Amino acid sequence: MRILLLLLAAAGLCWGQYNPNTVPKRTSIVHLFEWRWQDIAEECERYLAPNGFGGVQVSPPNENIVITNPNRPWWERYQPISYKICTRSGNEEQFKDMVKRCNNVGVRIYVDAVVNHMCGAAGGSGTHSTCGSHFNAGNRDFPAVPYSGWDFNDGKCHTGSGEIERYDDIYQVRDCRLSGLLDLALEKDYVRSKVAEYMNHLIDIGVAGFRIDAAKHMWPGDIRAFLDKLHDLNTQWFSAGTKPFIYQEVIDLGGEPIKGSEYFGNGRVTEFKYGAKLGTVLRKWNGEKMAYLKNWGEGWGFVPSDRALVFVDNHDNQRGHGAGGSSILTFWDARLYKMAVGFMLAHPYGLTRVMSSYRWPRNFQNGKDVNDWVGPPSNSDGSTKAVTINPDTTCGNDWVCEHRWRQIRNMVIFRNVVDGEPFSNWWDNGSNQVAFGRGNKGFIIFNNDNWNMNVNVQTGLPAGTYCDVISGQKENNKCTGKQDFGTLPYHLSIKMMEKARVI
Ligand code: AAO
Repeated sequence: MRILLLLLAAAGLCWGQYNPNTVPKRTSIVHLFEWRWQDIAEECERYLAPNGFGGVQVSPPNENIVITNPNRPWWERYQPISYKICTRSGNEEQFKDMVKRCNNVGVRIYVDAVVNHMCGAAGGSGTHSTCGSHFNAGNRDFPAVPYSGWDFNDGKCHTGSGEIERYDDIYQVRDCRLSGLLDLALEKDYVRSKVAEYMNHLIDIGVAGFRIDAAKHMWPGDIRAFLDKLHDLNTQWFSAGTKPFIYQEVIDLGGEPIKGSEYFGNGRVTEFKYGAKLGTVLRKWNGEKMAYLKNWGEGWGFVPSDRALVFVDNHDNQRGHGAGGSSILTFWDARLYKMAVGFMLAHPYGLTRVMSSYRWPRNFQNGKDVNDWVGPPSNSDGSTKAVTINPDTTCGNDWVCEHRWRQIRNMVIFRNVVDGEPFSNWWDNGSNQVAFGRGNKGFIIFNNDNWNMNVNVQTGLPAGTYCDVISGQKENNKCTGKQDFGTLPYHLSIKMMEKARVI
């Protein structure tokens, strides 16, 4: 009896889905923020699969409100109107085609699931939604789901405004409105069932997992309740009994009562301290230096590595939304950004997500970017522009495609090559020159001091010729970039086994 109970307890603890369900030796995912489904399908085939990317986080695929003031902001997609697959990224047919084509080349799709809320309370009524479904925010009426007044937390929230007014009250954070967004009553089985129905629809199409948006604003047990209703993944691409990968957006920078660890039972959590701290170190703020990265990871107070989803920046904090503050590095700070992403991909901690953005006309007024709302590159009719590819492999139409930057792409491959190898042979100069290896498979050196390096370091690599995959890569049995790094004047340089380059 005791054994049985213990087994049951162990099984109970095991629901959490920490495994991204990627194919072996594909260890990173990329967020193709606001991309159209047809562009993602092509990117899977022409770029992501050949370069060893494990999967793609896509923008919310469900019908959302259409906002015209400001004109079609990116954040309208975080205001659901229904669970029809119908957005500026494409329709259901295009979504299915993307999932199929990406899975067929071993690239997984993760859906950003916005299930904490519907549109803003002040969203009005009508059919200004991406699929034309009628709704009335004032009456809490979303007939295309359907949800009605009973399905929202209006009665449960105890703040005068109905809004989250303070983050030190866990009841407000879970039961009141985040930024005016109508808060779903996830304690109701009906609401849980509707959410699960939406997610199951996507699972049946072939997605591999979900980012749970605003997870901090839902009770962990309510999330668990809808996760318990989910199907196993589609056996066309996954082995029988495979559960969806779950990573929950919980912003826990310390200082608030809600902790990321409360959500471990459901899956991984986003570790926001990671990008905030790494940005602080590389910017050399607060007396930080790279030498202190020796015990990066749990040693810095982060959640356990196997519970963490990590990233240098995300779609919110690259433009001042969400949390992380001004230390966050983005493509706008290209040199430091490459160093940060390079460090993330070389270091064994966490499951790594690479950001892929679009350019927008930044305009700082009194320290705030007044254009932080600007949506994806679009045509005059509001449709999203295609991701075009230039002859030099960069992207056109204002898509930044950080994942195609040589240094980032090559480090994604590096991470696959060194997968499972220990963090080893750390060296630092007490300042901002550091180096470390991954067993006998790869080695990386960073120089964020403003003087050259001139040291001999123990790499742990067998004798041989190595290509520096930051300045180039191995092609036709030759290094297109540097081949040796003893005294390189580079700010960032890397060494990995020649043979390991072939994946
Ligand atoms: C838009 C308009 C609003 C309008 C609303 C309804 O901007 O003015 O009221 O529509 O009409 C996105 C946009 C929002 C947008 C929304 C809906 O970012 O601007 O609202 O779509 O269209 C919190 C949540 C976190 C959330 C983040 C933005 O906890 O879940 O805010 N992220 C997700 C998505 C995001 C999306 C939503 C959720 C909603 O990634 O794209 O919003 O679906 C503290 C808390 C954090 C909190 C932040 C910001 O952070 O800890 O939990 O994030 O505040 O409110 C220091 C602290 C740090 C603190 C931070 C900021 O760094 O250490 O803890 O300061 O104070």
